[in-house]
Amino acid sequence: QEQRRRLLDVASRFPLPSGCRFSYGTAGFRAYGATMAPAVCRAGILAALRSVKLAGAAVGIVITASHNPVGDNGVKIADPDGGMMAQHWEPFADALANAPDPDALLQLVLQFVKNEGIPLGGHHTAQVLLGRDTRPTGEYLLDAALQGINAIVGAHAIDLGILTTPQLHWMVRSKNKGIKASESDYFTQLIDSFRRMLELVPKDKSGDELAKKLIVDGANGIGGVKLEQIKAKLSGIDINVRNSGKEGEGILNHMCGADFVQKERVTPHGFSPEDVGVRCASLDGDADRLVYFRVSSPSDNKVDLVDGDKILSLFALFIREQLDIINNNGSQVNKSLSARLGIVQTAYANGASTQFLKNLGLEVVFTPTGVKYLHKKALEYDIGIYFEANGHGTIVFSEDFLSQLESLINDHSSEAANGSAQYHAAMRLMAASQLINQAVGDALSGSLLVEAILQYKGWSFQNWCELYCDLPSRQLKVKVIDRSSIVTTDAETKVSQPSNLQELIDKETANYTHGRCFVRPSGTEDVVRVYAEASMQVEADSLARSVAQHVE
Ligand code: 16G
Ligand code: ZN
Repeated sequence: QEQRRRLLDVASRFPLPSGCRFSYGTAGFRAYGATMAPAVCRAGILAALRSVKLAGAAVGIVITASHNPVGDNGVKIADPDGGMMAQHWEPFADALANAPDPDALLQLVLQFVKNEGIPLGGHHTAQVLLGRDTRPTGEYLLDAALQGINAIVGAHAIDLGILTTPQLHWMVRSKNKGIKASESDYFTQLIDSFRRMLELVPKDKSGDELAKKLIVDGANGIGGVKLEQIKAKLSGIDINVRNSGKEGEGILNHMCGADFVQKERVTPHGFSPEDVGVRCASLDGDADRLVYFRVSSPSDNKVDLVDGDKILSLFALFIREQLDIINNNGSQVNKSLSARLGIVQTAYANGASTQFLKNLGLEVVFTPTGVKYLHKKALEYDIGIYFEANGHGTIVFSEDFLSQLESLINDHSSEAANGSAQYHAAMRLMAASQLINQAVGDALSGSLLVEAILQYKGWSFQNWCELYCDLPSRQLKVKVIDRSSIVTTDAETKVSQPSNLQELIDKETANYTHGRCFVRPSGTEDVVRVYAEASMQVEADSLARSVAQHVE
């Protein structure tokens, strides 16, 4: 009774404006911030139900619209393992967000609770951790989420304040593993494991001053703020934050940030010709995307871009090298490690990166766009590395692999053995597994891993760039009446409907050397996206244009 009353109450406090339609989409609900309160409140209800269903395990809510304009906002839910909410709850999320009135909402919840066997009304507990980015509507929406959570009897909300998206995912994961889960624990883990990585850099590789210098474009978001807080404690690297989110420095994601740099390929606001040659990293507004770049010349604003694919390639190379050292090096203990290493990409990965990874003999697999698909696939391996070209990605390690690694390290604990290359490689993998955020892609931990690997290899930005040469590509968006009329298959690389479209795409593609092209409906915008790749820029452009005409 109490439960019913609370749900009716909260639903009447946040009526759905008519004509409003929310869809959970690729990464939660997103819209103009001021219109989001009903959806965010309902996401609060949803998160609390999810926690009840999972025996009171902590669930997370992040209030952010990532790389989108400052006026937008959004909400997404993190599952107890720190990953995205299980996909089979998404249809319920949609229905709940769009329930037209309090009665409809109540009926939906009661029906769902019954179908899913959620012990609502028993002596259950639920806890929901909340984080938000720096957007002006964040606090208002936080309140809506709290009201939604509190509408579920027994639910307990913990507001963690302003955080990066990956911090919140990390905290949810840590909390449920029973390990320390505060922000300072997160920082300590980053700082300590980064220090350990640098201690394991071979002495002959320690580079010059430029090798230690990094400029970070914080997109005027939360990532820069957090980095400022810890950079003094990161020894062995000299970090300078621009677009740090300080008053007056600029607008969130406006002319800056990972999305801007990756799409426009020009220097973000706040960078100048004086920065030519220095290694730069760019985060997005909630710091779950990372790309690198270098200002190419003093005379124009172009950049040399290192995107998610090349970060992935660097990580893959490093992991593979350590595994090889462990398994091929003769040593006193000479125990080998069996590890299935898998690389996960999407159709947007530059063809040259896929070729590079395959040439290393690695297993490369594809999933549809969206972190939830890549992450899930990566978990199938002992070590799974995934990245989207736009800079979302991380590395995940299986429990089994980590315990093998630990026992290998223990076997080497004797004085004589712990100078061995095998021991060092195992220690590097262990440190990397602690530095990288295994809950979700994290620009802060990701950039520290990049920095540590570059120092380990004694590599400059140029060496990294030259791993392979990107094939020229072009992306276009096409406005159509109904984007859902396009249905894709094979990880979005092929169109299955309308039935003749794939044949037309194949025909166009055959006209180009190294031609590759696919189309897919966007999960976040009302458009169909076209991607084309070929050996020359003009060819990629023209392939994209001609395929776009078939889509229109
Ligand atoms: C979301 C996804 C991102 C994906 C993008 C594609 C998450 C956290 N974010 O931002 O991974 O690349 O959507 O957008 O999953 P699109 O469907 O409009 O092309
Ligand atoms: Zn983001």
